[in-house]
Amino acid sequence: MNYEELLKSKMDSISYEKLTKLNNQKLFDFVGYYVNLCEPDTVYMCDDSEEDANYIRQKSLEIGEEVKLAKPNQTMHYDGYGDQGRDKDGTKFMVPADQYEAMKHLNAIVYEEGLKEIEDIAKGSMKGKQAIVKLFCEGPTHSHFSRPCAQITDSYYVCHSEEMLYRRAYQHFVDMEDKNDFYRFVHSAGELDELGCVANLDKRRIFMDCENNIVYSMNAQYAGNSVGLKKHSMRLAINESGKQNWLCEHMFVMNIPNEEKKRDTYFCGAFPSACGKTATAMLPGEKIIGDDIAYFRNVNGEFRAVNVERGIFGIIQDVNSKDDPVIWNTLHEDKEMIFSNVLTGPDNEPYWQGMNMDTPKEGTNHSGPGWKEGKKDAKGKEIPLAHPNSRYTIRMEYLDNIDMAFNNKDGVLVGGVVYGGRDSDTSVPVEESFSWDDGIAIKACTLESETTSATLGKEGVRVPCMMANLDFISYPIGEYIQNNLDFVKDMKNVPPVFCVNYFLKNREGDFCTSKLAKKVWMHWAEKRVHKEVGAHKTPLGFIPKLEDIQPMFTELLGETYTDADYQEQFQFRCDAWLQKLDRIVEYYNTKWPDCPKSVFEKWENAKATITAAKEKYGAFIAPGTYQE
Ligand code: SPV
Ligand code: MN
Repeated sequence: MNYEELLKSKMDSISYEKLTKLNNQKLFDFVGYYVNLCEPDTVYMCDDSEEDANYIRQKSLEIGEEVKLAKPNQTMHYDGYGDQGRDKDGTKFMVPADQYEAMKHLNAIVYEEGLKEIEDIAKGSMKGKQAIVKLFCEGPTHSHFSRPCAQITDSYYVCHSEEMLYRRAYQHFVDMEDKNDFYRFVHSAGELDELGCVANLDKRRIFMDCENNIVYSMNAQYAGNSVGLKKHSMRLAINESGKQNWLCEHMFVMNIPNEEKKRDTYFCGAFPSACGKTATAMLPGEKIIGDDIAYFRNVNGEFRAVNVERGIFGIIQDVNSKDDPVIWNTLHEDKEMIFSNVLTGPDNEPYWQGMNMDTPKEGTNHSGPGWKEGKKDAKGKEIPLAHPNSRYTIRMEYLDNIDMAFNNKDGVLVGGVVYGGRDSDTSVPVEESFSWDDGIAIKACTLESETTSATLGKEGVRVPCMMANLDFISYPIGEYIQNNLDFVKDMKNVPPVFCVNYFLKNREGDFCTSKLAKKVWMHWAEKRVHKEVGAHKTPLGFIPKLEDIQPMFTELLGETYTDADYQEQFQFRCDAWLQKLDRIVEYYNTKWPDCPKSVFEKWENAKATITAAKEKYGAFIAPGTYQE
């Protein structure tokens, strides 16, 4: 179909010219197809200008998707009451019928069926609204890592969020060689209720077409469901990287600079929710590149990484001046930033849970205007001051700890990879794997998180969270694990893999380590990368020697770290590990039997090693005593 007449009738001449000047037929047809299907009244095409960014900001305020706060550059956005987190059930991969079996546990739908369902929902979804088209880039533009993206949405808030979180790429689209190679996102919030929130949550669907690199998000507002460039493009990138020997991981990228030695050492880290990911990426005194998603590529034999994003969509609950000074201070500056689903107090300032200060007893929150302490929802559940998943959206460049290499077109050389889980009684605070393969099998694939009082349901239940990436893996798990194993082939230097656990508890049920101890574990890892400290062996890896970390506690944190602390934290717990491995083997056998044989073998070998060690040393092996 030729969309020329249609688009000319819906776009003013300036917008139309911006689109046609790109000379990109695939983009033109993409816009035409979805304008025809979703039927917006008008279409606005953005380029990289400040003028267009301003237009989006202004429109979002004008129609009330965002509201100005007391500090004039800060705004508030509310998602609907039932639209406050990622919709796992409504998110599906559209796969050809012959791939359905391999993908069904990852929430798949047969392609034709999915396309019909989503197009039926999309039909006329933008009526009465303006559609905005904007181009972005994942990773730095004009680089090996760049993944260009085109978004069409009827939400100014979504476009504004993307404007803050991703790099503008109109010029990249002009310059790029392969004009057909970009990701496409179609989003509509659909019909809105009187509060401006999604009216038909029952029709919320997020469908991924990895064959054609298109994602549809319908009747959704929460950014994790609506912002195409975040978790949607992540699923496309994971699928694509699997075919092209690179990786897209749910990881931060940070630098542990060593001023004395004049060196930078970059780490990437994956942690399930609420396991300390942002707190690690934001450690005081260190430098941040990104807090959520990384691309890895082999660049001339080097393991290199970029942050896909250029902003942060961060959890705001528990951000307070003592624990998170960098973010706290940033959130109190009068800079362009979006708060979502927190309380707007009578003073028109944002308030959230865990601020460690007095908060208003009334205001507007995610349940609408007129919230008062004690207000209950339709199911009789008390509505808190702010949603636990309430968030802030900021640009990375506001942070004074942003790393200089943030925009490097070649990314940064990765010195070490970290996996961080949450358990009260199994893993030591930090351990280095024997090898990359061991790291993937024993640390990454076995990652678990224990439920806390902050999550629904029973406390202390261990939930498997493979590589903290399971929600986003878009091709068979076994192949994904194999690709992780194979990624380092042909690399000059393979980074060591570390595992951390900030949540170990003592017999009294208190956390064994201080909140900032993570700084010591990361500094120890930095020294290990440069082979400057030795280690004690355990059945599963290497742990620090007391004499190396004791002075680090004093120098870095002014804390005393005793021999008793060390003995308690770093003893190897044979039974807990054997149980964990049994749990993991059963989990993979039931859910992901396609996991590579070599990984199952590593688990069996680990069990045999631990069983033999237990016979020789007892159930708890004191640090420094284990010999192979
Ligand atoms: C996460 O939940 O992993 C996030 C936020 O980073 S979301 O955008 O919802 O994915
Ligand atoms: Mn995330």
